Amino acid sequence: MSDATRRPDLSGRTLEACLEPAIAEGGDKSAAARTVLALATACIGISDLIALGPLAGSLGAVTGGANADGDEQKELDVQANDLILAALAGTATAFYASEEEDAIMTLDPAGSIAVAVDPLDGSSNIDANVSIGTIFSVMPASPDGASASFFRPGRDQLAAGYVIYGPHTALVLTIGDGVGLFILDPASRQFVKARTNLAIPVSTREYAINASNYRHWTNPIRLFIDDCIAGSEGPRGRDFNMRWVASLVAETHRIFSRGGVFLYPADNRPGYQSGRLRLIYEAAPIAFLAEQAGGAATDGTAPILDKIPTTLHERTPLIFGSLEKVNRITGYHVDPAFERSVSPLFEQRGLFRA
Ligand code: FBP
Repeated sequence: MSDATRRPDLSGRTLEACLEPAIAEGGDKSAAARTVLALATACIGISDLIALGPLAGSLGAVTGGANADGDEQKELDVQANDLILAALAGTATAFYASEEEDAIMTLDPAGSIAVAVDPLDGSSNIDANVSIGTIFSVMPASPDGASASFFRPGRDQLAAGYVIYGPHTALVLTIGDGVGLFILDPASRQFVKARTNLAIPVSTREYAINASNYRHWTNPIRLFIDDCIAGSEGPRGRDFNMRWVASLVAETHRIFSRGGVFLYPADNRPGYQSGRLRLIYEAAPIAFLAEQAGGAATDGTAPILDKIPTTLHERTPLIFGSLEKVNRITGYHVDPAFERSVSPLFEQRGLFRA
């Protein structure tokens, strides 16, 4: 294949071209679309850094600092945050919230947009050269100020997406009318549309969970996983497959590609009573994408997009992916019959559960 035939056709397919109609609409939609373009530019810079790996320095090294939740900050966490902040200068971003910042920052007080990001998700994978990502959420700025801009249901999001830095760099984006997939073309340094209307398959035989936490889980989660593991010999009567990358964007991308369900539930470890993932800049944008792709996202009982955060770095249990499976897991949480079926002695499934 010659270089000429390998070049993607960019006409009308760049991110910029695809966002033109939204930009032309004016108002919040336009400001959100422009903000997405700025975020995409920052992510190209982050992608460059990640592609260099150790040649860019010790990206996976602990800086000695910690974010607001006490998580160790890695060099790449800090650099990714700086690149995003730099790219947002000159946009209509009034307020900026980041996993790497203790408090909400005011960028342009006259701006109409609020941006929340996890600049570098899955940072335990940096040195292992496993896919990592950036997650972002774009809200209208509230006239009531910084906190009110973020302490609201995720349903208010104008746009949400993630960039995955893997064998190729991809952007998965919604501006509220379906989900599009854009691939970074290294030659033109542009995100180019590869697919529109991404849809998560409704049912699945694949689940993702960190099973090393089994003993800490609540009964509904244990029962669901027990049923999956029992496979064709259990009540479900079919076999399941498990994956765990420990990188939310990587799991999300797989679920968008072929279906599946992701679970990071609450558990009994200190600090994990609300799970691990953050509501504002991790769960809410992923939930918006999931719903837009025909999937679902819940904390076990409530849709993630209906939850109203009360603190910036609030955590939430997160279960999302194929609709049928998410609904089934919700059933394990809300049906008292499941609780009654657990033997208090052995904490195992009782004999009489349907
Ligand atoms: P970071 O934002 O600190 O990277 O944490 C989020 C995350 O890495 C997710 O990407 C992933 O799903 C989860 O934590 C893995 O957690 P664990 O190591 O407990 O399995």
